[in-house]
Amino acid sequence: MPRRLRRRHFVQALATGLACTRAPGARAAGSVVVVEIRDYKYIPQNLTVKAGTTVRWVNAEKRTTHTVRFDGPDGMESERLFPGDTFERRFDKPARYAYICGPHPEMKGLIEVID
Ligand SMILES: [Cu+2]
Repeated sequence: MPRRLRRRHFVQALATGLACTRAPGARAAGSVVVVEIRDYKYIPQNLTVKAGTTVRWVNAEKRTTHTVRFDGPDGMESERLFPGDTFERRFDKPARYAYICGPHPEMKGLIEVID
């Protein structure tokens, strides 16, 4: 590849990368906090975050699948998370969000969102 073309390719790749990291809303509103799922537990089980925070659940099991299920008016459930899979939800409204695992309802967690 001619040197000039190669350079342009590199600059384009760089610009694309920057565009991705600055996508609207990607980071603007707050940080990401991780909850690990391991040994049939959400770790930490209870988590307090500021409004605008995104919580990312990571399935750190060796072979067990789990979900993250919120009941009630804002209810929703993640896809079934295989080991290594992640699920994210952003919390904008201060409240207490209790959740369980669909397949293992004895697994419980709580996200408390504060101002
Ligand atoms: Cu589970």
